[in-house]
Amino acid sequence: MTHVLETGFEELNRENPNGSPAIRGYNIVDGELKSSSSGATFESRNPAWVDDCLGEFPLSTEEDVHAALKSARKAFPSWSSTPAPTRGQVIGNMGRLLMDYKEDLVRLQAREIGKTLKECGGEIQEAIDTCLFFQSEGRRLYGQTVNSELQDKELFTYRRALGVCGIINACNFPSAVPFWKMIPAIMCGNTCVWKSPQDSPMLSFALARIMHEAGLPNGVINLVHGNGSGAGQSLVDSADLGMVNKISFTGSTSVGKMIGEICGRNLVSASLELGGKNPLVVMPSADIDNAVEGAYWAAFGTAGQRCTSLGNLILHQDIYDEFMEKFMEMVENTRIGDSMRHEDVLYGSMLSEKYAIDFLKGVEICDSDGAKKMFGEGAITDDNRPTNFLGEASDGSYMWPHVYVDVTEEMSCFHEEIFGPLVTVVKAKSFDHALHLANASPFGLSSACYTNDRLEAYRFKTGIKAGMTGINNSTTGAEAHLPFGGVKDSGNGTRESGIWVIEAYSYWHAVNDELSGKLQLAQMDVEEIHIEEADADYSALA
Ligand code: UN1
Repeated sequence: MTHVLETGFEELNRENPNGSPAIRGYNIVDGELKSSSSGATFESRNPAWVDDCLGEFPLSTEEDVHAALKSARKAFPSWSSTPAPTRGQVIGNMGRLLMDYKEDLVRLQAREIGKTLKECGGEIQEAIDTCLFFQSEGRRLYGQTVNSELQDKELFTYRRALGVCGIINACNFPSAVPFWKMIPAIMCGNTCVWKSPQDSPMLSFALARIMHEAGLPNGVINLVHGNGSGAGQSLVDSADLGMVNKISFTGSTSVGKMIGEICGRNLVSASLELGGKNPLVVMPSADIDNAVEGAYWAAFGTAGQRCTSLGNLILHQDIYDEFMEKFMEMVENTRIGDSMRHEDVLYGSMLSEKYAIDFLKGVEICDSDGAKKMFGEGAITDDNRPTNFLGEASDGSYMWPHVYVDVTEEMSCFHEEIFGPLVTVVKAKSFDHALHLANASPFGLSSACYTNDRLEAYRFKTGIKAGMTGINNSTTGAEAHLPFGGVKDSGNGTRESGIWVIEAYSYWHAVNDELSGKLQLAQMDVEEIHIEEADADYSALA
């Protein structure tokens, strides 16, 4: 058995078109490199250049997941009793190592999921910010002293770790989101089994290695690769076997509901960050150019593959024509391509072939609903490409930007999350109508309103049912120290990031210390202070 830090990366004998190596990837269990117990593997491929293979990774089985859970359980007593400031130091080291490796990680991430280099830079920075924030939270993991109702008795609260946490994230934010989960988890003293996204195993492997390099003891974070229906399902089902104390999941609402059911019947804590159909309202008083820019970025940045991406663009009828003219000009000139080979592209390929297939189903929904297509032709091909597409379309999975107008709340495309570069545009008659439309989808993740009317901004903030709201800003771009999460079908109310996430990875332990040396009964032995009969006369003063 080889410890993860004993060797470098093992290169496979393959020729990639870009000259980059393909490697053999492993699970990391108790600090050791492991293959799948079945010997099965899967490949990670660059979605922007599918001939480029990043490596082969273990297709983990239930047995592999159980071994990882046992390793996390074994590491728990020692890690949870390590002083929280020391745990914070390890997390700080992770942040510093990420800074050292940032440039390489950015390129690796772009290569594995096709997101632009600029956005990958922002994302690795979000992982760094998370480490730096939680390094010092390790010095703050406060409890309280509480006054007792009895004499010579003290009350205290402590935050305690939950135990073993199962971590499942999506590949669209393959470094920031697992760090949002695992960094607070380990800061609180938990240990983790991380099921990496099937489309970003290489980056996950590199990140888990860096975590060990930062001084993380063996078994505190265990990495298993594989698919959702195999390793992911085994991790969730381990709740039925009493092997896990928490599942934290970012992904679709349907999978989240299934996970919530399994956790619920076992009373296992679940953090569920699910889909969104995020509305962005533009009112007549808004700075229209600013609103166009914000809506364009929210809809098409990351090729629309953020859970916070713009879904329904809700335009007040008075500015509809002016807005759409400016908006469409930007859409039609969108620069699309592989950012590793072309400069200044807004977005690159879809995250993987699977995301491309699902996205095209979403386009079909818009068509069959009868929404009017203003722009977009599905997949970009060598013969059918927008003006500013750069490179060879056949290299990867690239999509046109799509705009559908005349959308109404009766249509399914108004309600469905369509994960990709597509926006559905809805016309509103008034502010109240716009707010109604913004609340009319089943989701409640992010939201935005462009207005320069302070009362409208206030009414939007207080009337919208969403976990996050931007005023005169796009729907995306949450910062690492604000609570992230949604309401309605967007989640179960738990939050990630900032101090709020600590609630999701610890429980409150109330301790009372009776110093009197005798049994004092709460409520019954409490001294009562009586009120004298109220017989003073204030009438003369009135
Ligand atoms: C996600 O898409 O799951 O707020 C996370 C944002 C990013 C995170 C998105 N900072 O858009």
